[in-house]
This record gives sequence, C-alpha cells and structure tokens, in this order.
Amino acid sequence: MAAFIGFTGAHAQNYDEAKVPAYTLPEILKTADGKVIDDVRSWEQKRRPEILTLFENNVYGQMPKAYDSLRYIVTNEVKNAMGGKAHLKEVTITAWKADKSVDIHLVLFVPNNIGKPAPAFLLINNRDKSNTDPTRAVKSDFWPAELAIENGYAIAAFQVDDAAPDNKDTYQEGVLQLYPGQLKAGNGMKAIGAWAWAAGRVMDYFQQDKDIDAGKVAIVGHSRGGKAALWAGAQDQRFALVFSNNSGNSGAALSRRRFGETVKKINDSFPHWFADNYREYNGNEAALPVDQHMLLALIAPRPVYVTSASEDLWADPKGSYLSLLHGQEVYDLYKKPSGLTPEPPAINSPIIKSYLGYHNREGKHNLTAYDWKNFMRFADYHFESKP
Ligand code: GTR
Repeated sequence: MAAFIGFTGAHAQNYDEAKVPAYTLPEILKTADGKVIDDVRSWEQKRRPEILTLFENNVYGQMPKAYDSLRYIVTNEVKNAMGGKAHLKEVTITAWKADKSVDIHLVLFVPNNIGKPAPAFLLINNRDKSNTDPTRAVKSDFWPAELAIENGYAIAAFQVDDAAPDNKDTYQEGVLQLYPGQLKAGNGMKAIGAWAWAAGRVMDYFQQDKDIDAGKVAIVGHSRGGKAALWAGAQDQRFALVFSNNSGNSGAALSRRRFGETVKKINDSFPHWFADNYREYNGNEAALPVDQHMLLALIAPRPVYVTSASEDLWADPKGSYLSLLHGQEVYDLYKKPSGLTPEPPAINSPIIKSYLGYHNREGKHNLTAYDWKNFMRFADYHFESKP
C-alpha cells in the first residue's frame, strides 16, 4: 500500500520532530498497584500477564484460546519443487468450535536434503495471494521463497482474509464466527486479533510436521501484518523470533509521539482492526495504560526485529526504534542486553547481533529482499550462534 502523504487543517498529521508533544511512557516494570518489578520471576508471574491483559482490554481485544478440534489436510504436495531444492506442501488447517469452522490455507516450502527439521519463517500475508504463488510462476520479494530455501529455512504464509477479511463490513466472516461473543464485547478481538490467532493455529500445525523445527519458527508481518505479528508473538510464546516490518502506529511505533498516523486516524480508517475500547484513546493517547514499547517487552527474552523505511514517515521510524529502546528494560532483566544506542542507527545499518534488532531501510513502505536478507542474518545469528 502506498505511503500516506497526510492531511491538512484540523486533522493534519505531524511529521515534524520539533512538534512531537512531551509525553511520559507508562512504566513497564511497575505493577498497577505500584510494585517495582526487578526480577524475571515477578515479571513473568505478575507484570507480564497484567500488561497482556491491558493490551487485550484496551487495544487488540481478547485472544480466545479454546477451540474443539483442529484438522490438517495436505491438499497439494510437490516433493521436488524449485528444481528439487524444496518440498512444497499446501495445507488446509481447519479449526472447529461448536458447529462452526474456519479454514486457514497454508503454503509451505521446506528445504530438501538438510538432514534435520528446518527452522521456518511464517508470513502473515496482507497482500495479494500471488505473492506466495506455490507454483513459483510468480516470484515476489514480499515472500522470497527461493532465498529462504537457499539459506536453509522453510518458508510459509497464509492470507489474512482466511482469518478475517480486511474489510469493515465482512471482517466477521472468519475466525470470529467461532467466537461470536467477541463481537459484542468492548474488548472483543477484531481483524488484527483474528490474524494473530490464525498464526497460532499454523504454529499448532508446525508442532506436528516432522519436517519443521517448531522450536525455531519466526513470525513475520508487514505493516498491518506487522502489527498482527507483534501481537501473535506477544501472545504465543512458541514463536521463537518476531519480525515486524514497517508496522507503525499500533505496531512498533510509540503512540504517544503522535508522529504520522495516530490512534484516532487508525481507528477512523480501520474500525475493524482493534477492539472498540481502543477508540476511547482517540486524541487521548496519554490515557492509554500501555504504549507500544510494552508490546515489544512482552516478547522478551525472545529476539525481536523491527524495521522502518526512510520514506515511510507515516509509520514513524524514530518512534519504532524508541519502542525497542524502552522495551530493552525487560531484556535487561533476562540479562539479554542489546546495547542499543539512544539515537537510531544510520539508514541501511542493521543491528543484527542483539536480542533487539532493527534497521531503517532506504526507501518506501514495503517488504523487500533487503528486509528479508537481514531477517535471515538475524535468524542465523540467534538460531546458530547464540552466545
Ligand atoms: C495504512 C495504515 C497503516 C498500515 C498500512 C499497511 O493505510 O494506515 O497503519 O497498516 O496501511 O498495512 O500497508
């Protein structure tokens, strides 16, 4: 989707660093009743669940955990795809609850001849299905399957529309059919919650596919998909790595900076993405009991990688980096310091050897081969040469 240029007048978006309002971020390491958290145990037992609930109630909506059954059907399989380098599987994952079901269609390539279960990247695909063409007649840098296979990674994707159509009138026609109560609750999940929920069902599938190393699965999303990837990674600790590409407002960027897209703007444009309760913070970010640095902190101690693009000011590159910087407090608790500097790194200078990775790619809002190459470097570092 093209970068948004901005409004004028009363709804003008700010792109001027000098006009970022003064703000105070909610403290990650202090409980609602004022207790300071200074060890991993109290983080995991008290504050982490508290922050998850705050995000559920105020931003993304609840994440229902119960379903009656799951069924996996391999609908197409090519053992010698990509000139023999990969094994293609197309899998329909069906989740049932009461008499309702939802189908998530997975496209998966696994590298052949690596002699062990493969680490995997899973993309939450918010673009056209042609980007994940199983026949490889169409190749797209949005999901560079050949690159992943060359590097020894499996690569998978599902369409967001399977989980929740990206449309304010029809978003209910997927996962939400299983959970109709969500539609009536102020803290009910909507499309972004449903996309993250579906990523969890793919993880369920991976856990029983012997070709996949389920302990080494990375979740990836771009933009709206990047918001869902962060929420999936925060909720489902089976994801070993999280990649959030150009996710911007209500993704990696700090809401309180009000730089580029704002909470009001996103709720007005996409009323089907977040819980209804989130609208209470339109024009009133200071009242939010969370900010997005806390979402990144929920992923700790698992490595997380955030990207920006230099021309994508709508998604607030600086605010995305600052989220990581502030989220570092929890990584420090786990003794996984990242050594992030107070100022963002220069354009095209990826931070790889860190639990909190980042790059600001030169160019526009997009998910490109440059981004993926650095995702694979980050995964190589954490999966193979963990210190
Ligand atoms: C924009 C939206 C962003 C981002 C983007 C995308 O219109 O304002 O929050 O999600 O779409 O998904 O490409």
